[in-house]
Amino acid sequence: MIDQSRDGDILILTINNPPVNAFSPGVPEGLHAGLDVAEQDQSVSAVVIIGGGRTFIAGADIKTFDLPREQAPDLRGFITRLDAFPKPTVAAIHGTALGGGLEVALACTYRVALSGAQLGLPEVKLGIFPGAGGTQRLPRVVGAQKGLEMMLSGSPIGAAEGAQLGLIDELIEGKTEADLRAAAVAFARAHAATRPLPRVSERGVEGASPELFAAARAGLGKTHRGQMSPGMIVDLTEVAATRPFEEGWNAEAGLFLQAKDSPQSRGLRHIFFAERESARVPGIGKDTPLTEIRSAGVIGAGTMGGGIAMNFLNAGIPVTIVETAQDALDRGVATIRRNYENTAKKGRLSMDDVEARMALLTPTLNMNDLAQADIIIEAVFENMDVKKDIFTRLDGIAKPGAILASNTSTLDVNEIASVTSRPESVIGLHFFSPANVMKLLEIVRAEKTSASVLATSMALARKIKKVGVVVGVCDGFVGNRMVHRYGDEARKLVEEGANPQDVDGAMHALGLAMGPFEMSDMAGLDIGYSIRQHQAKVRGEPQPDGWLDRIVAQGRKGQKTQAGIYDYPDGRKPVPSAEMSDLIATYRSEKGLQSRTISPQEITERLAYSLVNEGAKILEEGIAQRAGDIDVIYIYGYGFPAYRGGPMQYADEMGLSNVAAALEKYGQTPAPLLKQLADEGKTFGAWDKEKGRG
Ligand code: T1G
Repeated sequence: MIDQSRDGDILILTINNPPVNAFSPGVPEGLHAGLDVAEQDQSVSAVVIIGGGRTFIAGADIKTFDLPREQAPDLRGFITRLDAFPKPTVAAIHGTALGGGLEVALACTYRVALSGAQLGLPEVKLGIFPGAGGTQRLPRVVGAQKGLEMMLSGSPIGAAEGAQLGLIDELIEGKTEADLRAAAVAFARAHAATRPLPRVSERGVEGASPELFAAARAGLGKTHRGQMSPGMIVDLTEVAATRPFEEGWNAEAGLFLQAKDSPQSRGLRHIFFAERESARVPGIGKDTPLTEIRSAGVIGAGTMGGGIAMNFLNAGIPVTIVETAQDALDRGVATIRRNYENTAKKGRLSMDDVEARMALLTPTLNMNDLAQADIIIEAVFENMDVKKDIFTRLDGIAKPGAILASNTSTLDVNEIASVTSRPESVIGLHFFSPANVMKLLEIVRAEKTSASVLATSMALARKIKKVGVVVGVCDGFVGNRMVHRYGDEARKLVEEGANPQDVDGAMHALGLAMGPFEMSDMAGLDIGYSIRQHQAKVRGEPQPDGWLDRIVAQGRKGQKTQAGIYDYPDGRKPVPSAEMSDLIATYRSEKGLQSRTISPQEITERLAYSLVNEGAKILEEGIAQRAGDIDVIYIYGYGFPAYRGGPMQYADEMGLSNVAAALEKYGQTPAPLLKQLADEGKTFGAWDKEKGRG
């Protein structure tokens, strides 16, 4: 774990705990042993601590958080010793120094780093806060404002910025760990004689003021609504600025367990690992052959097609984009350019980058121009006949081995594949709108999709910076199938007496940015209306006449018409509509519906548990591999609050027996798997682990 080596009078402690040198059991023991040697051996004048492999310490070992206290690595104990160590210590940083890793570095006398290194305290993303001195030391180095910014965002900074802030004492221009090691040894030797040793804990905090902390607290409602640990970060930073170091150090310890043992931290840690687990698919391994994606084709230059194309352009992959009419093609290309130029206006892209990306885009009206593409993604109208026609033509155009993907959001990918001579090359890649922004990608594995095509799609998801989750074929796959049930339940709640703003309000309280009706208005009510009309026609049923259908029939299509379920007098902010209340009341009386007052708890349970129950059915049918996969999908694609861990984790926290009882109370039948786990006193998390999937 910890290798000791000497370079003359300098003792080098190298941490070897792959893959990220987390502060796991064994690491503190080895480091203490190294400090023992340095303390006792008079020939040692200074100590360098460096990470072996690709990085410095990437933090405490998150996997040890639920260990009994006595078994968990004592990071605080090690840091206390390091802070008071009688000889100079130098943290030599490459890769990342995150969380406890940066806290170790802050307790060293000095810090040197390769210019490409990243430094940060991301604990807020795990529902906790820097609990080993970070809230007390970081502000003492970078000031109160920057300290708050780094700890509340959880985002790392580069070593160059760290050097400007005084967080890094010397920037090393080399590239390798060997360059870093040599420079760190030289730095240590040059500073070995310095006395007294500078200690971060003895500094003051610059730039603090009551106004700064008040503003920070006021901002949390917007940036971290409903979360607990951000407030603790502000409080502890204020202690750092106003009280002696020891008091703040002890205050951290007092609060840390409360944060770590909270449902919010369990939820965020669950999703941290679930996101990584979701990349594991049976039958797909490191030896599965991959197709190299050197060029892409996109069919359709509308909102989805354009957004999809941008993902490839951002990754430096040339795209040929096809439309059926010149004006549609021109509009699509212009939209892509405008999106990039808007990003450039925000300073997140240079105009050179804009031109470089646009140069990778080849617009055409001729589908034959896709003949050499390694992957072709169809993003045309959501109609099976249209898609079948496209894939029939693609089958005759695409080169052998090309991946043929559909961006369908609900249709049967097996049926689409059936019109080609190469079903093994057909897969669903369900992007979420706006496709160049939303991180989720549902990778729809059809019956005949080959392992190589699936593995290539998963690797492609990583390359275009998407969170790719493999799902099976059914109506709506995972996310849309769940959200359709959720929408049905929301509409029923209104029929029974709830008003739309109460339904949306309950979801706000749960932590969603938007409730089902705000979301419908933003997406456009006419989309659901057309799908319901089409499905009724296909099933030979009468045209639907729900209260929502009546709203659309009045031409109220949502935000885009400044009127939908809500009114939008300013074009964006939803305002309850008296006209809609009357329409709904008339609807209820015409249908003989008795309306009643419905509590926020009932609304929350019926909506949240409709997701959970559908998720349980999806697991039973094998459409999703894990409950954790469902959580990743619903957080990244549908805005479920990450600090709840996703709908399935939320159900685990509520207790599955309570969930099953509530479903029955509201007249719904718990899915067999949900009922079984409830009866056995188990959780979805345990089910994942038992299946070797968690
Ligand atoms: N603990 C345990 N395992 C970790 C880990 C960690 N801190 N970080 C990563 N892993 C595992 C991860 O699960 C995956 O495992 C493998 O390493 C590769 O990770 C007291 C309490 C460092 C930027 O929050 O941000 O310190 O899937 O796929 O894309 O104040 O990992 O291979 O089995 O993400 O190259 C604070 C979290 C902890 C950093 C590398 N630190 N990690 O990204 O690889 S709390 C963090 C990351 C703390 C103190 C507090 C990233 C990375 P597997 P990966 P990557």
